[in-house]
Amino acid sequence: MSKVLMLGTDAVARGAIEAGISYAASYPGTPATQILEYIAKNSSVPCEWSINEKVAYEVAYGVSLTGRRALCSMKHVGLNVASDPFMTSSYLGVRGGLVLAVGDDPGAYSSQNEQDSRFYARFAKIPCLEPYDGETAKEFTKIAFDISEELGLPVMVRSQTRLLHCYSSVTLGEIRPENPLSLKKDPPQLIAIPRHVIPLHKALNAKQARITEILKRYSFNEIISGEGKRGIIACGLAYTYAMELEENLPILKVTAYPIDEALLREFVKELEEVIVLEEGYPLVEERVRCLHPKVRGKLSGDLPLEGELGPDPVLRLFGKKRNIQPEDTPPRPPVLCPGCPHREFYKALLEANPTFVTGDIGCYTLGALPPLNALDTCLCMGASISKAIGIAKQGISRVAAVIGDSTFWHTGIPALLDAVWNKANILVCILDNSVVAMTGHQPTPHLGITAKGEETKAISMVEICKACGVDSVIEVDPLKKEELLAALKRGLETPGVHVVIAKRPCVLIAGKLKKGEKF
Ligand SMILES: Cc1ncc(C[n+]2csc(CCOP(=O)(O)OP(=O)(O)O)c2C)c(N)n1
Repeated sequence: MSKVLMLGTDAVARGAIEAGISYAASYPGTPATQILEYIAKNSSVPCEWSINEKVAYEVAYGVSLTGRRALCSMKHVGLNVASDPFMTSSYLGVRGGLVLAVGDDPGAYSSQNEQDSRFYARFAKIPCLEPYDGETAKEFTKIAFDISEELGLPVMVRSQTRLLHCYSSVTLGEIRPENPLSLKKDPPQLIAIPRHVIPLHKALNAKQARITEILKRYSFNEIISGEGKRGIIACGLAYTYAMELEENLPILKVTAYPIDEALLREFVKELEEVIVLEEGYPLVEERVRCLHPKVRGKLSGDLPLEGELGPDPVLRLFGKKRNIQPEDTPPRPPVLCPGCPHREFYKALLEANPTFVTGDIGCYTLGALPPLNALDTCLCMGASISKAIGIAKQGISRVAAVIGDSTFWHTGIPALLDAVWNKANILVCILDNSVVAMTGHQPTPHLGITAKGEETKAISMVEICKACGVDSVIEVDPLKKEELLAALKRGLETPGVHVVIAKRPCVLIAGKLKKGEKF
């Protein structure tokens, strides 16, 4: 067994490969993007960039129905998009192991919020494993497939930016063969119609005790004895922070949920004070507060409720500090790259003088910052067009929506249909730079390349817009300023739904595209 230095994302991917997955599906999103990229580049496992996270989860679920194993990976907010199939998949259960690897982003290094995916696992009544380093990221992902098949439930592996974007040593293991194909019909189990829901929910509830038993068998949660009457409950990555403290206190290491209530009681019973360390929301702390009168953590104000927990606040709580402080590093907020076509688009849009500009999520969101200050709102992926409809419906004219090409495919199309159907008067600007630039240049459906770098049909954005019934659609090079300005003015001034596609490849991949190189 060789040990290698691996990125956390690659460790998760390697765990899935070793578990014998037959397929992987994902939609890019920091910090989880590289999980699928690793599989695409370093294995023969077929995989796909899906249109969005909902589709990715459903594709993976379909694979599981065939008896084969599938990995679905996404960032935390991606799970909001996938939450519809996710929530009901625990009722229907799975056949082949189905593992959902979620990358949370406490500190919102590259996200629109800091939500904690452990709540989703609890919400769906499924197990959640939470690794604390590269080794456990690989191992837990692998084990998650066995647990998934034993319980007939999807299993979540929750990790965070700090783990997924750090290198640590990982022991490589054998790659298990794929499961045999076995697609079987079972209507009462697989069809979520009202008649089946109550029995399915009952069966899911009946599985809860087995979840606890199985998690116990793997010793994911265990008491590590120490000295004194102060104890630490350290969850997932925070277990690493607790180890860095070098205090010989009793520790309850928590790396799987739901936590066995009896274990929690046993740990706190002799203690005078309990400190809870966890990345994200105070999920465990809330529970421990019901069991012990003196609990220190986020709810007591000893640790921050917002932002990443990280090692520093934990060290500070114990009167310690690191030699190098993060404050020593100058902040480097992201900016549009030199030569980025989005900048030229925004200059023209400002000149066209819209009343209000609804933004979306991508590199182009940086147009909200000085000196452009060109966007007035940004909520979540795909929301630009729908927000514009709402504003225009209140009689406001000259409303423009700005959306990137990948975001348009992700969740923009239903909103565009809504605009046409409900007779909105809006200008929709699609910034087409050929790739998902923000997350590292993954291909888009109109590029004609798959996640594996194979050629496929290139889907026409113009034809899709036309098929949605828009009043006009025009493709313009954002460097052709006069042409672009005229199109934007026309779109703002004319009633109806008008689409302007500002088309120019991202400056960082333009050269590669020209040479026909793979990326
Ligand atoms: C629900 C959700 N999934 C994924 C992401 C991560 N993400 C941020 S922007 C973006 C897409 C950006 O691509 P595009 O719209 O083409 O704009 P570009 O960055 O290329 O300008 C993605 C996938 C997210 N923020 N939210």
